[in-house]
Amino acid sequence: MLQACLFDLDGVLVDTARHHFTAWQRLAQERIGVTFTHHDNEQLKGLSRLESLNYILSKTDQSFSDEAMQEMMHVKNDWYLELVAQLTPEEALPGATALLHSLKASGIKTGLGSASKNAPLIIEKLGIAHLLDVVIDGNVVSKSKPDPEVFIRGAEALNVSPSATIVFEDAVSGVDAARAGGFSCVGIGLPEDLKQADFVVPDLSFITIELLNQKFFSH
Ligand code: B16
Ligand code: MG
Repeated sequence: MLQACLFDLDGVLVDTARHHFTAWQRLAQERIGVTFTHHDNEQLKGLSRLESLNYILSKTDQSFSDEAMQEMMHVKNDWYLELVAQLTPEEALPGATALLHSLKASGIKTGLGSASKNAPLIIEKLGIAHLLDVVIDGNVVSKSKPDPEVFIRGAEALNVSPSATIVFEDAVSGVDAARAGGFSCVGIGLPEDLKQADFVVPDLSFITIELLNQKFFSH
């Protein structure tokens, strides 16, 4: 029986990757003097803020103190927050809010499993905070995806087993985290990018509870 669904945030419930891109690109150009492309941004999907900065710093020979790195992350996040300040419920990705509503109506538990420290603010702006029974985010996890900690803690908080829980993820590291934790995983994106997912759809508008039961719990 399907008992719970755990959702990644960026790339699954909302497209904030473009705002991360704008803010990291500005930091790369103005503070570090390196280029930052859309390809670079793809590599940062699912990584923590510090891991993302370290990726950008690997493009330069300059070295920076811990204090300088903290300040750069602070500045980047301020720019990012200016951009997400404009988020509205209409910017939830297709099918996201409707699926959360139908899961709640069917008594299936829901949770967030995100690397983002800004997750509480973003789900509030999207108007979906009340539709999530638990939020496990970058403020509480100690190990980044592909470590399964974020999803295992979500399942524990919901008091469900991984085998009765489906994870929705758009990043390779997130799909790997779900599999490592013993969860079934629906990829959001392209099948060629998310080969370890059980199946892949373009967005959550393709998902119904009936489909999930048929794919994962019909035997
Ligand atoms: P923040 P997710 C992740 O969110 C993003 O995919 C990743 O690009 C970002 O660096 C990370 O959150 C940290 O975000 O700077 O807001 O703490 O996909 O795990 O929901
Ligand atoms: Mg994501």
